[in-house]
Amino acid sequence: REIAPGAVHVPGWLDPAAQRRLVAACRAWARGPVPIRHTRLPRGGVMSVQTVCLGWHWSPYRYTRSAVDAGGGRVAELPEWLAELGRRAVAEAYGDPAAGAAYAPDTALVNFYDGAARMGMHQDKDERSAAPVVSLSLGDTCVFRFGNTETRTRPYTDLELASGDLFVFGGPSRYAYHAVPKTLPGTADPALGLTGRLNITLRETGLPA
Ligand code: MD5
Ligand code: FE
Repeated sequence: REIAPGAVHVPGWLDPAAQRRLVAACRAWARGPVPIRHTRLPRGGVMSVQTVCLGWHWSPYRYTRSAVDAGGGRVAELPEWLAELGRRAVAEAYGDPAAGAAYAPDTALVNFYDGAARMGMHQDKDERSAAPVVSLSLGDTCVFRFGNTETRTRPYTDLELASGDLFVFGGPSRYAYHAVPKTLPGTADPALGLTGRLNITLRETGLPA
């Protein structure tokens, strides 16, 4: 479903087995080499979401190879299988094999939401690339707020992202404001074995390898 130009939501893109494998991978990434943490913001705030990065480490508001705000260790590599999953995601969401083949994500941000975590309205503009962002949701359903490129206020559209959903944000939607106003605790399939919500985003930083 195209929500806006370049913004495509594919409910249930990951089957249950693929979701379970990704949850297991996220658990391993969360342990290190840079443990998952609440990102501290420059003005003293602390994000309620917990994040672990692969490939490049994001801290407000740049990408580095080492975790400059979390012990200084080098982040784990972005696995080739995850980049390949991203290429398949872009190809299938856009129905465009060439767009998929051209996609070269070099970082993944894994966000964990407990029942109280939220993410305020923001744009993702720390990447020096206009390539799409691929988002994969696991666990509890969330309310996702998809806004416009001009303001952090209305007009926006609220939709639900459930476990297994794919969302690709490209083209004019790449720089839209967006937020996660809440998750819906207890909505995950108990068989997934995840309390809370995980979101994996794949991105091209545009930085030199
Ligand atoms: C999440 N994460 O569910 C979301 C999914 C983040 C973040 O927002 O920055 O880690 S990614 C949503 C996204 C990315 C790029 C563009 C747009 C949405 N958009 O145009 O709406 O944890
Ligand atoms: Fe974002």
